[in-house]
Amino acid sequence: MVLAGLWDIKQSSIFNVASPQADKIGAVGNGFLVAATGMFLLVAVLTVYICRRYRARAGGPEPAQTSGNRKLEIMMVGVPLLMVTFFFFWSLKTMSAVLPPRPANRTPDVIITGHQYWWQADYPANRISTANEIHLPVGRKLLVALRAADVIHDWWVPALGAKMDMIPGTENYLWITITRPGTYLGGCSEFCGQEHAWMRIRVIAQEPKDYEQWLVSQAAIDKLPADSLTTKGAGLFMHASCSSCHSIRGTAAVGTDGPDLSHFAGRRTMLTGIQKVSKQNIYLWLLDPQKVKPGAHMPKFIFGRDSLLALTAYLSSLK
Ligand code: HEC
Ligand SMILES: [Cu+2]
Repeated sequence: MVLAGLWDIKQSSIFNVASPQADKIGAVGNGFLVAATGMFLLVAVLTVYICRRYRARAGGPEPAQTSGNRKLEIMMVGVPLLMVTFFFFWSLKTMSAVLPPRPANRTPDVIITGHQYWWQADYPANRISTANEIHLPVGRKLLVALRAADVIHDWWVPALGAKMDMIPGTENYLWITITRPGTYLGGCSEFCGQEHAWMRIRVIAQEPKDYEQWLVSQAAIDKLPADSLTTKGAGLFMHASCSSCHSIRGTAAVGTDGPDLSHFAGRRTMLTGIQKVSKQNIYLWLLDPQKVKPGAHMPKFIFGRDSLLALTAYLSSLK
C-alpha cells in the first residue's frame, strides 16, 4: 500500500482535534450525536414495547381501538421542533465563533490554492511559496485564504476545523488556531477529477521558533553539490521544459502550472503525501507520471536512463 507509514488515522480524526475551531464544531457534532442516538433508542424501544404489549392475542378480544390524542400529538411535534431549533441556534452561534468576519486590511498568513491535484501554499509576508506540505505555527490565530486555480476543490483537515470550498474566481478563508505541534492530515473534499481521492493534505504544525527557522530555510537558495550528474540534471531541468511548469528559487525556473520544487527533497512526501520522497520514487515518477498518478497534469517524457538519473540526482539535492 502506497500510504504505508504515511497515513495515521489519529492524525486525521475529528475525535483528536488540535484547534479551538475544531473543538467548537466537534461539540455541536457530539451534541447532535447524543440527541439523535437518544431519540433513536426511545423510538425503537417504544415500538418494540407497544407492538408486544398491545397486539391482538390468539382467541382474545380485539384490542381497544383509539384514535387521536391531542396531548401526545403536541408532544410529538413540539419536542422535535424544540430540538431542531436548539441545534439551529447552536450551529449559528458556532459558525460565527469559528468564522468571524475578516478585517479588510489583514493579509492572510498563508494562501492555499487548490490545483488538480496538488496544493500550492504562498506565504505573502515572507514571499515564499511551497507545495503540498504546509507548515504553520502553533498558538497563533492564522488567517488562511483559500483559492482554486482550475475547478472547485475543498479544504478539510478534520483536526483543525471547518471544511471550506475553494472556488475559482473567488477567495474563501478560514481562521485556524493550532494548539499543539504535529502533523495533521486531510484531503480534498469536493470531487475535482480523476485523482481527487489522492489529493491529500499534510499540515506540519511547528513551535514558532521552528517555524521561523523553516521560513528562513525556504527563503534560501539551494546549494547544489558540484558533481557532474547533478549539474547535468540542473541543465536538463531548464531545457527539457520542466522549468515551464515548475519553479525553483534562485533559478530561471518560474513555471506555476506544477508544484514549486524549491527545497523539494527537504519534504518528507511527494505527490500530495502518497509517497515518500526518495530517489526511487522520483525516478519512477519521471519515468511515467501517468502510471504513478493517472490523470495528473504532468506529461510523460521520453528520457533515457542517464537523463532520468541526472534529473533524479538534481531533484534529490534540492534540500
Ligand atoms: C505541463 C506541466 C509540467 C511539466 C512540463 C512538468 N511537470 Fe512536473 N508536475 C506537474 C504537475 C501538475 C505536478 C503535480 C502532480 C500531482 O501531484 O497531481 C507535477 C509534479 C512533479 C513532481 C512532484 C512534486 C511534488 O511535490 O509532489 C516532480 C518532482 C516533478 N513534477 C518534476 C518534473 C520534472 C523533472 C519535469 C521535467 C522533466 C517536469 N516535472 C515537467 C506539471 C508539469
Ligand atoms: Cu481537489
